[in-house]
Amino acid sequence: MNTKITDCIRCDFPLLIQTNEAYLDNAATSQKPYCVINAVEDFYKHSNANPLRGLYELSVNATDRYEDAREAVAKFIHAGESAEIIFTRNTTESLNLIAYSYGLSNLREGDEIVVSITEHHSNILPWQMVARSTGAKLSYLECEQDGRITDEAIEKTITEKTRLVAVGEVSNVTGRRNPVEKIIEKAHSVGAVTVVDGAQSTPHMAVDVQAMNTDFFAFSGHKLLGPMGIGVLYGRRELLEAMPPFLTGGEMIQTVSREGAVWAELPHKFEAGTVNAADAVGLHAAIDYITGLGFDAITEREDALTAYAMEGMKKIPHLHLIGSEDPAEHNGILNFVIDGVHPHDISAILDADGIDVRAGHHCAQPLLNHLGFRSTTRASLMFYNTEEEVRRLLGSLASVRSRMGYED
Ligand code: 7TS
Repeated sequence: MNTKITDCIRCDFPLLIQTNEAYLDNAATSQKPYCVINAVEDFYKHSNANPLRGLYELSVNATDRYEDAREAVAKFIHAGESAEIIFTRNTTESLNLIAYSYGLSNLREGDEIVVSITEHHSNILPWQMVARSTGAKLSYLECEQDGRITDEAIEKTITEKTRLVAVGEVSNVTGRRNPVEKIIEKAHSVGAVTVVDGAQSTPHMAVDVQAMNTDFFAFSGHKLLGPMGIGVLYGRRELLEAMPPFLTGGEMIQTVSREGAVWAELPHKFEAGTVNAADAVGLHAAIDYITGLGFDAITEREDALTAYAMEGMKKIPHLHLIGSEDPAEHNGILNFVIDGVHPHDISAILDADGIDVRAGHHCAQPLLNHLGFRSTTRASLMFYNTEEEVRRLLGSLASVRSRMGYED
């Protein structure tokens, strides 16, 4: 494999050089490079004070580092301004923020919410809650057996009654990128707002929220080489300004009286309580690292590894890969079943061989049911994985059936 990124990249990741495990569960969370770990440590060693509060130098410095991180995120996803970037804990919290704040105050009986069937539970349950609380109707944008959402499905499902459309940019089950631009265009043509879950796209491709023209976009730092506990919500200024706060308390107000309060300006209106500045600084380092590598090099490497894995998987009898035939449409995600073997057994066998994969419903039960599976096994690749790791995966997978007692 001749790619711009080579196996040497692993030296940037302390966990990867300490272990012989093949870590192939990157869609669950990514490993962290030294620069991210060091940035978090450096914040606590040299800049630790409660940001946005103190007028002394240390606190001002902590605030600056936190706000620099916000600028970096805004640039990374091409937001119009950093005030449109809200720091949250993760994608789940970002999506809940939209549901509780925008959803509960704008939707009502007679309205329709459209959610793609390809979604992670994080982008389904908040909309079920909104539907239950407001009387709005929830409908699903269906996909084909290979995970594709067709133009016909978009035309049919998004109607004049649709007020909100929630869709993931990349599925954590098939790895396929959904036609978000088409979905957004159709949603806007009927006056609906759009919510895009970018948890699985941001680690693998450049995102431009303005070109995409989405109203909201959510992602997690930890899948993107950043720390756990920091996530992002992007929202268009007009919408965020009109929305009530999600959580209330310190830091999100201008003034408080006995009777009420005046909310702070964006983005602070949505960041109640002491913020997670250290992890925001860590996310900033992750974004710098990824930007330094460049998505062209990342995609080249991930597609080459995926193509190599898919070629090998096709030769393993009884193994069935879910999703597209085209490696470039997998974004590193290889989800499969093996006839007669439960995914948990596959995962346990791979674990015995030092290979980490995920087995189960991948928090996408409606999609798995729609595709006719109860559970599957998923290997998910990142640019720091190697051909040798993929070879080990293929070798173990080829032995699974015989180790379970099958003769062919
Ligand atoms: N949306 C998608 C598409 C995801 O894949 C995940 C996590 C989430 C939302 C939730 O992210 P969180 O950071 O708020 O937890 N997906 C997975 C996964 O596929 N395996 O473990 C977590």
